[in-house]
Amino acid sequence: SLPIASPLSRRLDLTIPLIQAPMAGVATPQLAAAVSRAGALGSLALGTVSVEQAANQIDSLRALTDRPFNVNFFCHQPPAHDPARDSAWLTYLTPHFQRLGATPPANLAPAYGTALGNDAMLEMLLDRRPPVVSFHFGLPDTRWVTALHQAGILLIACITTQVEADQAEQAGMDMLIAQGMEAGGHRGCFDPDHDARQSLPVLLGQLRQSCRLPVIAAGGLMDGRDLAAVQMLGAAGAQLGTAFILCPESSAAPTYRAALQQAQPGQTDITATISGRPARGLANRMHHLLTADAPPIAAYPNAYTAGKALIQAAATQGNPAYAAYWAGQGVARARAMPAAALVQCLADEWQQ
Ligand code: FMN
Repeated sequence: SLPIASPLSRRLDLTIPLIQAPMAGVATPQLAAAVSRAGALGSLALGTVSVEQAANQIDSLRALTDRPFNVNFFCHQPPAHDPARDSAWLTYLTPHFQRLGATPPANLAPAYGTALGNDAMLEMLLDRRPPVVSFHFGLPDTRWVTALHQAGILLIACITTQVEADQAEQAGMDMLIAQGMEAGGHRGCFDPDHDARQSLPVLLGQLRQSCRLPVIAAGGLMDGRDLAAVQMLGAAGAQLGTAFILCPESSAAPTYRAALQQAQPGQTDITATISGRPARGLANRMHHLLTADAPPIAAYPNAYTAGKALIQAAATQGNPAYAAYWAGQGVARARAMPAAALVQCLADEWQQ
């Protein structure tokens, strides 16, 4: 098929300016390799893994393809040490644990850190030199930007407002992911307590006036016509997450796949109760958890330690009522097909 030209496809020699979203728990080297081999940009989600696991994933991907790929990190501010807030949140969740016959964790140690200040991760990246590095929940340190740029790496940050876009541009990012509130998974807002929840067309409209960087659209995009539509709204490409979860190359569990395939339009919602940051998924008991007298949710990612324990306690009883089935508003249009076929299908539809 004809290459669809844009700054994204030109810079990385892609035949379609399409990024398979980095998805923690879902993206695999097999998925990213299939997407990159098909002419789009595959991504690894390395925000929750150790330096060694990150290096292993990059090496596995490189063994499968020599095409460009993206690796993604979380730049959240580490949570303030606040055991009182953590324990108040645990106390609030205790009746839910008890109903499942489980005991809540004793405390809320964060399950993973942030890329901010992670020198060992930076060293690994300078050694492995992935062609693209992208950031979620904020911006990397100046040191990262300088060093990664010197290594010839393209840098992309996810933003949800024009203010965040301005900050990303000033920090030296090369391109932006504009994430609309339709998007599945965690909102990329820099401050979890201030989520503007703007829709993708509204956000793209503002960025068209104010932003000089190429903008890649994300949120609720499922087919090639959606991609043509955001191109019309000024986007230099698109990043799709939910559309790729059902690919056989993803690591989504069978229960998660089944839930997505049965999902109705309008079934997703945003909640911060699962992890401490707003995220969109199939609405479940966690989305209806907060009563008027609820204490503040524990900070991200401490709250996730409690959320995951609750999900696990329910899952051992075959109870999906708490499961974190991340998905965007387009979920009912997700198609289960191999990643390469999906990329080809999106390219064909785009050019129709
Ligand atoms: N974005 C990231 O930058 N890093 C992640 O680790 C990440 N994990 C995600 C996991 C899942 C299961 C989903 C659905 C999304 C995730 N996202 C993550 C958000 C995506 O980058 C993207 O913004 C979103 O998928 C776009 O909306 P869509 O799912 O409607 O296509």
